[in-house]
Amino acid sequence: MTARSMHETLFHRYAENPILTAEQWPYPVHTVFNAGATRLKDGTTLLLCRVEDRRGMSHLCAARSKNGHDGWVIDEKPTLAPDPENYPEELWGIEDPRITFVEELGKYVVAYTAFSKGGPGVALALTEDFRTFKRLGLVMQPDDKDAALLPRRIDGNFALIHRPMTDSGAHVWLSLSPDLTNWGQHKLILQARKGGWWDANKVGLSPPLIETPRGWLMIYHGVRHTASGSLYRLGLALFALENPERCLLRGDSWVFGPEATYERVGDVGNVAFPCGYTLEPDGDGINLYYGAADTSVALATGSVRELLAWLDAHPSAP
Ligand code: BMA
Repeated sequence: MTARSMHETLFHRYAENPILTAEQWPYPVHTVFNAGATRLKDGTTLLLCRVEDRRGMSHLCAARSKNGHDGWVIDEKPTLAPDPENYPEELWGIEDPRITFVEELGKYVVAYTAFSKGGPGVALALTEDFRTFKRLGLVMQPDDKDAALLPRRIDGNFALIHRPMTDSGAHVWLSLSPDLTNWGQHKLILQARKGGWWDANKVGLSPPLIETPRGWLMIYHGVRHTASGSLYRLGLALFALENPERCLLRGDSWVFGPEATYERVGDVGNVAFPCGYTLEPDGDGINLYYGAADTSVALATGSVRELLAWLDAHPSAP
């Protein structure tokens, strides 16, 4: 297999893509994209979709499916709607949820973007059933987004990956907390490259980190600014299991990017933006759920083993 054909076959688009569109919604909406994902205890796949209404504001709505491909049952009304009266940081909507099940809490922690006058910030909410939620409020002030919690404590602390904007560009950071509310020990863990690279100037976490025996596998997005807009593509990096601030490997090129028409054309064309994945019971098969062109939800499948092998074959200085 040549390097190029290997790169092209790492993720396979589901033939019936997109799997969720606004037309399927039980109430009027504009677009449905950037869904968080998890597999519930009974095997059901739950997607917590970002839904944009016709005012331009987003809320979150759950869709459930037995096989994670089709037969979606969508909540009749918003599952988690902005609550600006009690949480002013949600004035202009809530976006891009990433879901982590935390065994210690027996709960799912949803990290989402809360959008308001100060810009986008990172908020957390806890749930057991995706029907009722307990908000923890804003944990990272604007301008910050692309956040997900690790599923277990590292050296006694919870760990949150997030992407603050800085004068030097948009890079991925890791912060620690003893209680999910007080955060500190901030560390830069993945830097946007410079110059002509596909991931120059702006990177961010895409779905939550994937725990593998070799380390935490990160699927991240790199944003390339062009004369006709931005290109959102995906790359891979690996971080040490007990010291996730340490990058072990980083791929040199992107592994997935907008190619299909539903990724190329939409409200924001040329965007493939995953916020969640599920793993098959073998621990290797990965179902990557991604927003396509900020318009619909699509699915691509792959193998964690193959992603790691590709990283070994295409290393770049971390
Ligand atoms: C990013 C996020 C995503 C969105 C993407 C492309 O900054 O806001 O929600 O999918 O831009 O518009």
